[in-house]
Amino acid sequence: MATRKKIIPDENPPASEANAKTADLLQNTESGQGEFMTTNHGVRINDDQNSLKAGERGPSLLEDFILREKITHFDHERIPERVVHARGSAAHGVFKVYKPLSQYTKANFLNDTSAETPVFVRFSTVAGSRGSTDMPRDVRGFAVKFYTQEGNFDLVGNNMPVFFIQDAIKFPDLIHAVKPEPHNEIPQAASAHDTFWDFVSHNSEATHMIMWLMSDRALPRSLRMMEGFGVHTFRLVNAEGISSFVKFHWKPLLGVHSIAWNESQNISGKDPDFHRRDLWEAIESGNFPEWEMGVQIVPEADEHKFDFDLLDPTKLIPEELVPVIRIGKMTLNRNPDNFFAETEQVAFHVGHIVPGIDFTNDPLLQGRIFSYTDTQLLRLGGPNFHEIPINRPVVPVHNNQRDGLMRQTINKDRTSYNPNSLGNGCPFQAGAMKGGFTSYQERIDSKKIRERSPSFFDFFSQATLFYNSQSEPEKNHLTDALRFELSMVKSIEIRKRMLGILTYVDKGLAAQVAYGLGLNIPTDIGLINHGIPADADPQTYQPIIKEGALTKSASLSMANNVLDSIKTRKVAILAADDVNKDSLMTVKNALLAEGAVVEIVAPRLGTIRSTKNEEISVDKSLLTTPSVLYDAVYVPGGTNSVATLAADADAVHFLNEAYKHCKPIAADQDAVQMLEATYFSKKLPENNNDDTVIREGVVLGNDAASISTQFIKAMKMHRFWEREKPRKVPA
Ligand code: HDD
Repeated sequence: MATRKKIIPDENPPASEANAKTADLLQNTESGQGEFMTTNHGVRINDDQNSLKAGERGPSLLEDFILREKITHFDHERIPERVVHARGSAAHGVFKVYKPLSQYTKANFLNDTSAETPVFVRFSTVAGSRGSTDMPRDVRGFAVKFYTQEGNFDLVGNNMPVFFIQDAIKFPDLIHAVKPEPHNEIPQAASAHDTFWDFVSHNSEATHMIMWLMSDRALPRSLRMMEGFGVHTFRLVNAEGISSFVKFHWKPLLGVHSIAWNESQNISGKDPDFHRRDLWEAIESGNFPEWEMGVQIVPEADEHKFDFDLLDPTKLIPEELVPVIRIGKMTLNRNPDNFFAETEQVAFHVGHIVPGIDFTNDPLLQGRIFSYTDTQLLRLGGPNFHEIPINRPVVPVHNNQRDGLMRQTINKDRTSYNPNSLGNGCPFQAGAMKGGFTSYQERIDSKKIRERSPSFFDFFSQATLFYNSQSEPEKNHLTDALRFELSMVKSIEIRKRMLGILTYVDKGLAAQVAYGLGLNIPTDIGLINHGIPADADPQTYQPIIKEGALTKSASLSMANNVLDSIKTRKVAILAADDVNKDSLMTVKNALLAEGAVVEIVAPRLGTIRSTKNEEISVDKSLLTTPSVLYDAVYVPGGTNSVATLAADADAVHFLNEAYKHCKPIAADQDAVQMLEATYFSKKLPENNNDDTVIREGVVLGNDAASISTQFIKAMKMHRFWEREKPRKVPA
């Protein structure tokens, strides 16, 4: 990262330099580095650590404007947090399109392959407060601000491609239900409580999204390893005014990976900033996160060719029906300089679009267009939030808007109205020919109604498609998640209603969840389930699979995702005094060569000795760093090192826990004593007599080079979920 220029002002700069110096200082007043401290009005402060008092032990004086200014500013340092997505982390970057997309859109940033469009991306959780953990089971916000040459385009999406509700008018109900309950403000950042499931159990259009929320998608390993989706169907419009429907995607180049629920809960205690830290450290170390932007394009003529409505935000377009075309790449390459000024004050708006992109009549999207300006007015204190540096477009702003709280622009002209002659008619309206935004001329001829289209009334087919597309471990996790959440719900009636809904997704799933709750599937649910016959009995109901409909979609399962890299994965090497340095370094160097991050974890900080009496620096001690903060563990040999670790309860727990969370584990053959100290050693499948043995992700061998090869192979698989059920570790 570029380091800031420090300015140490001379006491008496030569007159010739004074002006330049003053200009320099003015430019750097934001940095606060290397300058004399001043009041907010530029008066140099002599002492800001002692208030002005009447005598050494006397009372403070009201005239102490320095004290009062400092405290007053502090008293006003908080603004209302976002009503949703309050907890977030962000980064700067660039977007480049691969090939001109002129066939579909006239948007300049999607056509000019030489342009590097700056972006600012904010990731977030939804339900928790600003200070809550990064690791709840939750949807993740994925909001991208493109500072294009035609103005700002905000793609305000999530890491899941569908949403809970079909109409924005329900949004306050959804959020009131999921937020901590109003009487006691419990629970923080968790959907596992009565009001959320009460709402969901009465709102079966949420069922598809619930499948995503209960899946491992809600537990990303890293913000850098999750997909993003624009969710709604938008429009692209080309220079001839021809429109196509589009769904936007972000595909992470590191693949899509998740962690275990138990692990996630532990991380919340050990490092609640886990995702924020991971993003920050990756960027600081030059491992810039990358996503490819994908589009699914549907010609206008094909609007009604699907067995769902394109305007329904609870539906996705399976990639088997419309492939995702990768059209460009986004790289995040710079951390914010100041969290509040940038990450907190950035204002996204689904209504910020540029010529070549337009809305559809998705009723969720339409309501959002109203909501985002409104919320910024409250949160950022007035109508000039677009002048805050992080929100400013890179192109000049000219219009007749004036005044308002915190106005920054000093307009020098006399006219602030249109039409005018005193200002020579400026600013002119561009008109369509000069790049002015024109709305797509969609024909509308209908009655005003407060109803939903019957084409929105299939709430279960895609929930079933999602469930059927999951691998066995993913299905198990989903079942466990539902059992967990519904066990936290106190009302039996709500639990029963949910079992009824799950029956319409998959009877086996409903039965497994029912078993975990100690309930039978009820017969008298009385649900309002559009698309399900009113008298359907959940016990005998079979999901409706429409003729010719897909039964599985590969892209919905993370098990089918990229598994070819260990770049930026964190590996702990457990070691103590008298460790075999040759093995340690061979494996460490092999991991580093593949781009992994390696840390030596020992019983204490400082250095440890090798068997040849060399010193090795320790990165972390077992006291502060648990296995949940790593992707894999390696234990090198060395008789004393292994004996020390085998006798250390924290080290043994480290391995047990890594095994429980299905992580790759490697050890030298002469470190086997350490493995034998674990709970799982007796549970490993039979040795297959290979030179280097890999059993469900546990690598054991005599030769550090082949251990490295096998360990890296195992790490590319990410997790060995199949060991989870039969060989569960109690920890
Ligand atoms: Fe929203 C913030 C994403 C529906 C109203 N939303 C917000 C953020 C994201 C989303 C990522 C955080 C932006 C940031 O980092 O600052 N929201 C979505 C998606 C939705 C969605 C993908 C459905 C497809 N949202 C939605 C509806 C409404 C809102 C239906 C209201 C009618 N959302 C808001 C908001 C927020 C917000 C209250 C809170 C803070 C903010 O806008 O700036 O206006």
